[in-house]
Amino acid sequence: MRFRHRFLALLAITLLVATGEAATFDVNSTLDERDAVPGDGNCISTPTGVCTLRAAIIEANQNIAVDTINLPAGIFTLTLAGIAEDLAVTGDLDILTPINILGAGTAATVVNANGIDRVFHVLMGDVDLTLEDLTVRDGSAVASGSYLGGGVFHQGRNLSLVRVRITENVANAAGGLWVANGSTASIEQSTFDNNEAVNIGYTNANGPAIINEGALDLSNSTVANNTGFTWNVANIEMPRCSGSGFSATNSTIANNSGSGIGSWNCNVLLRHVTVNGEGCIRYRLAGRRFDMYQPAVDLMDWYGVPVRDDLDLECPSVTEALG
Ligand SMILES: [Ca+2]
Ligand SMILES: [Ca+2]
Repeated sequence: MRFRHRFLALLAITLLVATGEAATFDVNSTLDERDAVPGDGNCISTPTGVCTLRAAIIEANQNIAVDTINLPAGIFTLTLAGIAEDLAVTGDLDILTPINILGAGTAATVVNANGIDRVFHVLMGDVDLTLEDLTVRDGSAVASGSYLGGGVFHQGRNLSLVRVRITENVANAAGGLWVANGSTASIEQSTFDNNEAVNIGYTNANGPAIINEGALDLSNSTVANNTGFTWNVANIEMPRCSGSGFSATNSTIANNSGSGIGSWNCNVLLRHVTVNGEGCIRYRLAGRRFDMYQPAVDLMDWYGVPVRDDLDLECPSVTEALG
């Protein structure tokens, strides 16, 4: 009888993994500990035996369905050091299958890498990550072999940020967020602030807030007070793009050091977007490049490609520059 119960339990676990049934994990500790038995369907850490964020991610990574991790109020500080590892065992939190991580409020729930590595790494493949109602902070990607995306390094399929603050992260390239070529990112009601791009070795700093090489959509969001190296470092830098390129709606890109937006042959579509502060927009189209970095520029009601600026000629539009 006992054997039969065990057999049925084992069968249930096997079916859960095999069918990819979605699971929900409720984190109940701010400790940074690994899952004791990955794949058993339970979020139980070692050695303490609680459900940590890292344990929940390791367990969710075993399941191809869209698992949900509920993260309560608290500061979840990463302490297991070790960069350039991709199974969420040390350093950054590696996402290998679709996962939703839901916080208890942008200010209430903080995931803090404490400078040991970046915070989140979404691996290549059919991998989606949704973050809602939380803060991502103090990530660091400044090593020669790991220098992209201080807050979030997104190489997966789709990244969704809703009511997320990305702050105080640092990288050589993409202080806040890297979106890889072929990947997409959707950012709503979120803030990127006080992120930084720094020089390391021979590589120049780039993209204090965001580097997008894929398709990026920003709505009702703010990118402000991020710091780079020189004016020709854009806070949203696009060396290339895939898919729809870059679009922004009802958003502000302000008070950053360097340009607001830098686009290298990338579609740019802005609606009700303000770009001001030190930087404006650098835009290159068909082999011609224009640098615009006049102060106090407002771009509003701006549709299509290339740039139109109907309201404020302090920022010369690319259309005018082409003529
Ligand atoms: Ca487990
Ligand atoms: Ca990693």
